[in-house]
Amino acid sequence: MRKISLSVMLLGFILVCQSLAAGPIRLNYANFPPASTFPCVQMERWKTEVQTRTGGKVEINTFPGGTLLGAKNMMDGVISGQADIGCLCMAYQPGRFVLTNASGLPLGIPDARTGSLALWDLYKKYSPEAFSKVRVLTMFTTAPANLMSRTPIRTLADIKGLDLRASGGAAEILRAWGANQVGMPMSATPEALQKGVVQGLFSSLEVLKDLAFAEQCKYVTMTNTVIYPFAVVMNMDRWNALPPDVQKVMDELAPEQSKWTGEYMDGHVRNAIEWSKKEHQVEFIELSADERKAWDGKLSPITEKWIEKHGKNSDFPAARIVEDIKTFIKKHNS
Ligand code: 3IO
Repeated sequence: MRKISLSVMLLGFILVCQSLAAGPIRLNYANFPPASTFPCVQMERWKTEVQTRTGGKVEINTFPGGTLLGAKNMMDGVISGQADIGCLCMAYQPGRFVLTNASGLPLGIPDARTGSLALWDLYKKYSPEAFSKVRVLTMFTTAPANLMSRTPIRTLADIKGLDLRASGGAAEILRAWGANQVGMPMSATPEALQKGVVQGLFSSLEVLKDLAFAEQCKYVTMTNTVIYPFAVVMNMDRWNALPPDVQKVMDELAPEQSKWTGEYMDGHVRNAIEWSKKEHQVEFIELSADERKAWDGKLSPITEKWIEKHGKNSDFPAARIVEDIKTFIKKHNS
């Protein structure tokens, strides 16, 4: 009897030593834009929360600025295990994430908080095939996009033929307004603006400050039309190898992180607007009522066309997806 309990104790001692020697579980988290931007701010917040809530069992190493994976190979890089975790903008691969990119239709998402929670609901309801090879850790959206430009845009005549940058659903909208839409990720935009490849961009306004676009774009036209949807994904094998208590922490954090990021974005957009006015004398243009009508009119066929195009596939309930997004927006709009 004594012999058995001694050997059990010895075994326990060895196991404890082994787990201490192995140290914490280390995970690499890749991100494509610079550390100052909101996708990286939310990444650092998630890292801190996970490390705290797991009591140091997990250690996250973050790689902002495309140092581990870039904007366009984020999904495939996580699937293949080049990074354990990656943050991606779904608008950069519109054909790959058709269902979740429906949140980038002009459906009247009023702010990033509402957009983020509606996108998370959409993901949970449909579990789209596009994410079957990864574990989704959270989703969120930007605040609605506005025009930032070197020259003032007050009318549809002003935007016609102008070289402006956007991606995905937002790109579609620029085309509808008659701009010469140029597609590229946000991470490529500072250089394109600097070199004059584009005269402006269409995105959420916190980049006026975070990427210093207010230094070059002295005009902002308020359109508040569409958001850009994001996902944070984890390599499936790495996920499956995590202990259940760590998985639980990450699962519980998913909707919280969505809401946190939306709220951070909304607050930071307000800061960036004030900062741009004060520090860089940026002019904020409101469209006249007549112009607004004309601009909105150009967008009205977009959602119908999307439903028509994707509804042809009989196992893709395009019309219901749009209705669901509208319902989720109403549910979260406070
Ligand atoms: C974005 C992407 C990276 C860093 C900051 C950002 N603010 C808004 C976006 C949305 C987006 O992906 C884009 O390309 O406009």
